[in-house]
Amino acid sequence: MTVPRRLFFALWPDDASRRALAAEAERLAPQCGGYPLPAENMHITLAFLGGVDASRLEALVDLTRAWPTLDGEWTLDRLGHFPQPRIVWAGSRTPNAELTTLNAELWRALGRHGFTSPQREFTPHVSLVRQADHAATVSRLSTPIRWRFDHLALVESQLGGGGSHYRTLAGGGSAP
Ligand code: 2AM
Repeated sequence: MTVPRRLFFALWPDDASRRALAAEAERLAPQCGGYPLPAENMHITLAFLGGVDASRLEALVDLTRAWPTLDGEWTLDRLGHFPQPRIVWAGSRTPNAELTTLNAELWRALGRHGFTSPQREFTPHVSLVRQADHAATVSRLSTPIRWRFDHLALVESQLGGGGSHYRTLAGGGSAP
């Protein structure tokens, strides 16, 4: 039996945006009681698949490679807190139609491969601080961060002692 691969679809901001997000995370961590995530980990998850048998990987790689190039933009200007799983995150005050559509289209395509979309509503976010006991004292990012996205990435998450390590299996943009 093969070990399941922990997979998800994501968008990776460009280098400058990731650095700006990491700086926010550093600034926020002391007041939120958690630890900041590094620049290379800054991303938005579009669809989390969890543990996937390796036999299904090829179909997911094909789906990613066949996905049309994107031409989207997202402005991050708001801070939020998920008390469980204790994350302080960056998102936007106004819904982003492109991201919502992309999330829905992706799950429709994944449904044709036997994956089931989660029940809960999609809240686009970039996790900044983990193990955060408190929300940030402000609800806005110090400076809005605008970034353009062009490529979907199929990513594998490997959990290790030093936190999550991400590896792009297909697609990309600025993904590691
Ligand atoms: P998070 O940053 O909000 O924790 C790899 O673990 C990526 O998948 C992370 O972006 C993480 O989101 C997301 N993720 C992990 N578990 C998830 C779940 N059960 N549902 C949705 N997304 C999840």
